[in-house]
Amino acid sequence: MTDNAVRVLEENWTGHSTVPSRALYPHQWSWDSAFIAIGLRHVSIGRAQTELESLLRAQWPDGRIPHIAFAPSVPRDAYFPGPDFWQARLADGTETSGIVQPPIHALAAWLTYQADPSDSVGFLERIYPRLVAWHGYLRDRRTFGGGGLVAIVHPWESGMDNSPAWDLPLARVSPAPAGSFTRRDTDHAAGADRPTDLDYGRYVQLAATYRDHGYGDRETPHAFAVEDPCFNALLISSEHALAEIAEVLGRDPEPHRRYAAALTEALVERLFEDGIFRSRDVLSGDLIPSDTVAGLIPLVVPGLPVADELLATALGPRFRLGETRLVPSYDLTAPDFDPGRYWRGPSWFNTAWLIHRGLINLNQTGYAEALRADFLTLAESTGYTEYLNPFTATPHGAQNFSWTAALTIDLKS
Ligand code: 9WN
Repeated sequence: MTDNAVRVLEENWTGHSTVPSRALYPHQWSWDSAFIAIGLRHVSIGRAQTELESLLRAQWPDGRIPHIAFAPSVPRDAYFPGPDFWQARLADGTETSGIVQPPIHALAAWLTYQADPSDSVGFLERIYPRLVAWHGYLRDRRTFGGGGLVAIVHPWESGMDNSPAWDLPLARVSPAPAGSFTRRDTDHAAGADRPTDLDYGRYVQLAATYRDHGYGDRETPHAFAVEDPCFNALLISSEHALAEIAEVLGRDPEPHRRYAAALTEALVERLFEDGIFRSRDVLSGDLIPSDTVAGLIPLVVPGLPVADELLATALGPRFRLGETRLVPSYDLTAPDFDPGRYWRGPSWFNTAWLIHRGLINLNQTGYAEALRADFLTLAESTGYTEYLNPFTATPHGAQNFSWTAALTIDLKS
């Protein structure tokens, strides 16, 4: 099984990074590269380091890590929105998008170091200041809500593009006119598995507005600003990782621990409701009453005070952990649950990996082992699919998907 997973990563390797999927996503994506490094560290420590460092070469002077670093060798219109849409170019000519993705990079760097400490101190020295700058961007430019949590300004920034939690805040966005752009995703995946045209029009409009304001977080009149529990939980885990990295490098870990503690307090105070974490719409000030897998991801936060209640929710009727395949992306009891459409019901391997990590942290070895076994069976039987139906295990989206393969290698190691 692991050999097949290694082959997927080899086929998707470009020489300095790994594309999520040759057909659907032919560039480097931010949180994908972090998940990929977590698997690659067991195959080649050098490749894992290169994966993360190549992404960090696309970091902006303001500290943000863009969600896509475009490959110059790929046709400019292979993916939409491509480099001509984003119009973001670094001094060395690297072309990127202008939005971000969940900050799991410091955790990936720490796990990479742990796989081979003797060969990774120099790597940590090189990337620590960049990771600090990345978190600094989020802390200084993205805490619009006033409670200390970081806000995303585009659904793509969540990594869970068409999550039902975005329906309410997105409703206030007028879509870019149909015909003003051409989707490329539906050339490679079934339309019923992907976001609707209406949602896509809204994504394009939000991104164009941000671009037209120079990607300035204060300058842009944001029509979408949301505190997402997954994004903030990964920032907390990554701050804990930065504390560990700082210790190895002989620096002061305490500022990282203090920030992680403050964020954890804010996360529970601002987003925990009805046994789960919900997203807060910063513009209306309201919590969004759609329960998605993002609300379970805080299980990865060390020392989470509400972990027992959150685990009960994962096991209860909304997600039925252990009774469905992996973990569904959306509340099974919601009337608009859709088992095949992207982030509106299907199960994903990266979220299952995160919840597995949370279960291990909580010493829930029985549930963790069952989830791990399900993960490994499904990864192989579905051809390392992007996502799957949580009842029938029917594969959806891309095949030979890199983070599915990488996280398989990690859970096998
Ligand atoms: C937009 C690459 C990315 C993942 C996201 C996933 C999907 C892109 C898209 O693919 O998003 O960034 O075109 O749909 O939702 O989590 O990082 O694999």
